[in-house]
Amino acid sequence: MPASSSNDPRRAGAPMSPPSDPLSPQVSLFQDSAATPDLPEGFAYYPGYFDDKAQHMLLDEIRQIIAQAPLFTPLMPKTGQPFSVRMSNCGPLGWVSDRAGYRYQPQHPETGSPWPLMPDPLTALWENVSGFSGPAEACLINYYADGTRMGLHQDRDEETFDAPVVSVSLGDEAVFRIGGLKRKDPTRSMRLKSGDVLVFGGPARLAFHGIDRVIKGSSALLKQGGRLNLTLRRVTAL
Ligand SMILES: O=C(O)CCC(=O)C(=O)O
Repeated sequence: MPASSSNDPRRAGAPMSPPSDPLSPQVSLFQDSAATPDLPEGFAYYPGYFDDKAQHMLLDEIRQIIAQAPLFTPLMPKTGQPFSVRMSNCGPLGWVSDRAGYRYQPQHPETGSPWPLMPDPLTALWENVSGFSGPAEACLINYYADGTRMGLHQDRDEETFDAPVVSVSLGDEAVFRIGGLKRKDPTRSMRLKSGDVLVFGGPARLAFHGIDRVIKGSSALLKQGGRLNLTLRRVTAL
């Protein structure tokens, strides 16, 4: 687990920038921090980590990945109800969900092909901000069309929680909600903009989080509109 203490600059509320990465300006965390409950320790926010040029380069990589591994609609376990968000993956493993349950697997659920390789900007991001000694094994790509959302949940399908989850936003802004380790813990929300990066590490690794809504037309990055979110995960123990 990455070291996390009250002096850790990745701690919620502290100014932070990724080690050895000049792309990230230091910007204060939340506008209304006095009025909302504390964020879990180990949660870090890097606003504008990817500048405009870097976002376009990353988007080109994601387009190529989606051309090889098309977005699919996951289904809720047991009920088979479709998610509103469509998904793909890159890296050795990918997260999928269907009637049989949530899991990681090395192949696309519809094409049966291995997931495309993790692109260099994501490998570099992981190395810069994760504080973890091994590589990320999965990058889940979520595409939010207008009107889609993701309910409050924990990321807990990995064999290990020693590594953080690292998340990148591209495209339209999203209202992101984060709470504590219990579903009923108080939550707070923040706007995630294109290029922003979040890290859920240490005690925040299992924090409940979700996307309340996407703000239509708030970014020109994606021609078709909507939002992409990329979450990098370590799945197996080192
Ligand atoms: O879209 C986001 O920012 C959050 C995505 C997420 O929570 C997940 O993929 O588990």
